[in-house]
This record gives sequence, structure tokens and C-alpha cells, in this order.
Amino acid sequence: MSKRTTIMAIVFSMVLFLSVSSGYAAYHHEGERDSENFLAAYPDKAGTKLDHCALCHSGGSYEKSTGSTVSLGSCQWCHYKTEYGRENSNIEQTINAYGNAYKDNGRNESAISRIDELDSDDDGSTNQEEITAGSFPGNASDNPFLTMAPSKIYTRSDLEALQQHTQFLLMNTSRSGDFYAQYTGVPLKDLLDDAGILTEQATGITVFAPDGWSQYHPLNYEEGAELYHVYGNMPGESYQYPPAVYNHVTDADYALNPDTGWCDYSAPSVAGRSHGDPIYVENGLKAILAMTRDGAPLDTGVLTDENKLDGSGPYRVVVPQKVPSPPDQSSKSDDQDVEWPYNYDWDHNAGAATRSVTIIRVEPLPEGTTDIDILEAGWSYIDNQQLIIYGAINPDAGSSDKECITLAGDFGFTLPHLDLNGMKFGIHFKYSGTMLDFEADMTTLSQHDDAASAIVFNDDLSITVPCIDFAGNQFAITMKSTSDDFTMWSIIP
Ligand SMILES: [Ca+2]
Ligand SMILES: [Ca+2]
Ligand SMILES: [Ca+2]
Repeated sequence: MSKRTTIMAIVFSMVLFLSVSSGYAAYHHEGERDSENFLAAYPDKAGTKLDHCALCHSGGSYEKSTGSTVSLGSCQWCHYKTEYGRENSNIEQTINAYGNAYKDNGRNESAISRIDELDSDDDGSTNQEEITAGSFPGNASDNPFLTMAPSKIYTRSDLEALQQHTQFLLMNTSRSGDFYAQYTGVPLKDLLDDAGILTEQATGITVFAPDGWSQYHPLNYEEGAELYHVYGNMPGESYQYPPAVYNHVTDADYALNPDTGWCDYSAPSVAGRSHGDPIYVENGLKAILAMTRDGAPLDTGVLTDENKLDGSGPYRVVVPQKVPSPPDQSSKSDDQDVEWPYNYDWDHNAGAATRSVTIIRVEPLPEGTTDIDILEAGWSYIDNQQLIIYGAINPDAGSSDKECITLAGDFGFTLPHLDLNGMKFGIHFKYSGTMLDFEADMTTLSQHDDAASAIVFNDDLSITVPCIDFAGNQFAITMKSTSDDFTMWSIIP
């Protein structure tokens, strides 16, 4: 190997190593000692979805006072149930049937094999059969006979390539401050069409943020304060959401009344507007997946020390008011003797505008399919600015053209835009002469092409190439490195 090749290979391996270590730090924590017992019995499951809290702990959901449901993955559910570590004994309540069997059989390495033949979650498959197949042995809704629901991953450049829509609107909250802003992003209808939504079957979407928040939206208009449609128009109208009017009074304006105001009118897009002006939005107000607010990317969502989501990026679902109203005073304020006091019946659209969305599930899941295990992986999606859409879709039928990579005469091919946790590079793969094995030419790492569709590394560091053309036949492949230095790769049949 040349010196340059060696250096690139070392850099490449280090990047992979660092990304793996940081990804797992959150899991192997708090003196956790059970995962090593599991991996001693099943070493090939390292790095798969089973190498996770969710093996022995369940997720859960609870209803908020407002009636909306918060679904939590196993990590967040443990944090929630233990009150973020204050009540550690409550962790018992999060252990699933497999975790309990493991505990009852000694909570050590031999306990894993001792419970192999049990069907802990009573779904008809033994623990061993489930683990071998990669389904959760402690979750009855996951079993070896289900396939993953169809899915499609979007990167920021994928989303930017879709037709953008810009709208100025009021974000009216019940309890926090209100504000006017101009958001730009992709109309959810266009996004769902691009993902190949099965319009005959699909009824709605559930959007998820990695802090465990989820919000349901029907496709078409329905009555109900929490139900903001994302696909159809208002009944009998040519627009998705009704036109609105700009409302401003001195009372409400934070800038004029820092202590008693409740609406932020400071956005650049507010300039020049007067109370009562109609708000003109080209193509009308829509439910969108917003990427920028007043021209700037949304602040990236982060989890605070209190396990609260801060920030709203990279993507936020923004729904306009179904029934336009002025911004009303916060329900928490003692001072309701104002122009627009809190009004329970006014439309508080901001509460349904999910921040830091990483997942859109198109309901219902097709028969025989199961959830992709994705509540668990949300934060890496935030970091990579990725979004996954899954469920009642046919990604192959989507409106975007699939770029196909042609296998050359020597069976070599180039992947021009690989994305590993936001690090972008290209690689040329040379056929090694043995069945399904390829050699990565590390000298091509820096020759990436941002304009090509990104191929994002899977959680197990394999890569899925959606379309390879070989002698006119097109097929998808998944390949994974078989060498420690990532120079040798093999297609997984
Ligand atoms: Ca089972
Ligand atoms: Ca199961
Ligand atoms: Ca309000």
C-alpha cells in the first residue's frame, strides 16, 4: 500500500471506531453489566438492534393532560419511570418478559442459554429462534415471521431537492409564548407522494421525535382540536388550510411590553405588516416539514440534562391554524384582562407542530410487517439530518427518480456519496475476483460527489445500495466490510 492509502485507511477506520464508540456510550452506562452476558452467548448480535436496552426493557407510552400520547422507546421509558434516576427501583417496571426470565435464572452468562428454549413473550417462537432471526424475545408484537415495513430514508439534500414552500403564519400556543414566523420546507403531501404513499390504504401519519414525542395527523380533514390534516384540502375548498389575517396589538407585543406581552413579533418577516393585513402565501397555507425559519436552519434539537427536547431542528412539522385567530394570552398568565385573553376554543396550532422530527410512520403498517426499530436510533438521525418514512408506502413507486449505479465490465463500481454520521466520501469498489467480494480503493475516499444521492451507513455499518444495474437487470444490494481496516467488503446475499 502507498503511504497515502495507508493514512486514508487509518483515518477511515478511526472515524468508524469513534462513531461506534459514541453511539454505544449511551447504552452501556450506569454500571450496566448484562449486555456483556448476552453478547458472550450471542457474539454475532453485537451492534444489531438486539444489542440494546430494548432486549430486556420495554418502551411505553403515557397520556398527557391535553389528551395527546407520548410514546417512549426503552431508554426514555426507563428515564421516565425512574424519574431520571431519582426512583431507580422503578426500573423493575420496565423489564420485559425476556428480561425477567434472565433475571429469574441467575442474571449471568449461563442464564442466557438456560432460557433459550423458553418463549418468554408467548408469541409462538422460542427466545433462541427470535434472537437468531433478529426479533425481540421480550416483545410479542415482534416475531421472526414479520418483515420490516417498507421505508425510505431522506437526507437534507434529498429534501432540498423537492419543491420548497414558504409561508408566513402565526404559531399560537396555549401556555408558552406565541410568535409569527416564516417557515420554508416541503409540503407533507409532496413528501408523502415522493415516498410512494399507498393512498388506497393509508389513513394518517404519526410523526416521532427522538425524545419520544409522537403526534398523529389524519391525511384528510377531520373535526377535532388535535387533528391537523397533512394531505387533503379543507372540505370543499381549493386550499389545505384557510387564509389568515395578521393580528397585532401593543398589549401582546413582547418588544413593546417585555413583562406582560405574550407574542413575539420580532421575526424579519413581520416587518412592514399592519394589524388586519391579509397574509398572502403563494399556493396557500399548508402542513409542511419545515427546514428553515426566516431563512435560517432550525436550531438542532438536543436533549437537556432534564431529558427535555431543546431546539426544533433539523426538521419541524409546521401546521397552520384550521380556524385562524389572533394570538391569545397564555393560559398560565394571571393577567387575562387584555385584548386577547386565553381562549380555550381558539386554535393552538403550535402544540401540534412537532419539533425535531426524525420518523414519519404512514398508518397503517402493511399486513405482515413490523415497525422498524427506530425509536431507539433517533438521535443519530438528528445528527445526520436524516428522516425516515415507513409504513404504508411503496418507495419504488415514489415520484423521485432512483439513480442507478452501473456495474462496469470489470464488475467495479463507484459509490460517489457515502455518508457516515455526516462525514461524506466516495469509494470505488474493485471486484476482487472471488464471489461477492469487493476491495475498496481508499485512494478515492476524497473524491465524493455531493450532488449524487447519499447512501447512509446502516446502524450495523453495512451500506445499502438501492439500485445496481448489471447487464440491464436492476437490483438492490447490501454490503458490509469483512476486514478490520475496511478495505474488503462483501455483498450480503
Ligand atoms: Ca417469543
Ligand atoms: Ca417476540
Ligand atoms: Ca396563545
